[in-house]
Amino acid sequence: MSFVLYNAPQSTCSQRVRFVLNAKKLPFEEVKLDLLAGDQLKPDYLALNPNGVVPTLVHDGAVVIDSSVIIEYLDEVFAQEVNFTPKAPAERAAMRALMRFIDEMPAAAVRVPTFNLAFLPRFAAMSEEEFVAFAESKPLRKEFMLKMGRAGFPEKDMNEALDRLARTLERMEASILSSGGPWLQGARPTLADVAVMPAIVRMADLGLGKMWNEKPLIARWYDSIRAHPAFKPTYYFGSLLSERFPHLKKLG
Ligand SMILES: N[C@@H](CCC(=O)N[C@@H](CS)C(=O)NCC(=O)O)C(=O)O
Repeated sequence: MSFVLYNAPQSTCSQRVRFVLNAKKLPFEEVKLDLLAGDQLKPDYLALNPNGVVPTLVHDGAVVIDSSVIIEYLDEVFAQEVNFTPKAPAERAAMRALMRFIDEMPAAAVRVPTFNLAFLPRFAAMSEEEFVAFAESKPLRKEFMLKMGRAGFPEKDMNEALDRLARTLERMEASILSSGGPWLQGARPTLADVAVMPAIVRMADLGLGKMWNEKPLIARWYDSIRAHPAFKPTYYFGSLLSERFPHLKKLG
């Protein structure tokens, strides 16, 4: 049995997959792509993942793409003692509904402050032609990049993204409260917790942890995920933006 994970240390989507592989103690070969250099847009990689994004998992020759799909795949194929999918169909449905919400809301919203605060200097250093060519070569993120431009997203977009992150925290609180916590769906972590983890860790890394100062349920959730045995091997050095980009501005 072999796993090859094409990913990037600081990529939030990749962190979900590393967490599940580590939690299940499945050894994997890690291929690290430099996303700012455009490794994800090279023909060999596009043949594996036509979206031109990480992560991609190759399991015994089978190519699986999209982080939410990959973590469901791993939990289905390796349904051993460490499992993140509830047994009851209604609970599974609730987990998948949370995962869709997470992909649409925080996973997308957190890219706006991430790009503005950490990645912009790299793009600002390119000529306009270079930047447009780079943006246009992206199968999935072309419009996102062109909208951002070399000057970054305007304040209105930043505020909208922060509002979507605030509403995510409210949804998490409601879920923890109704399930009894400490996880989103009760006493055990599910794939919904894994799916939202990187957005919350990224918020803390960007100086947004103050958004849950008055939210003890979120603070306890954050402590619980950091105490999980799979957390440390997932967030090896270089996985946080603040470790990779010393210039990182924070929203303090
Ligand atoms: N829905 C996809 C999204 C993947 C995605 O956006 N990956 C980002 C890193 S977290 C990426 O590869 N970005 C490269 C780019 O924008 O060119 C998933 O969850 O796998």
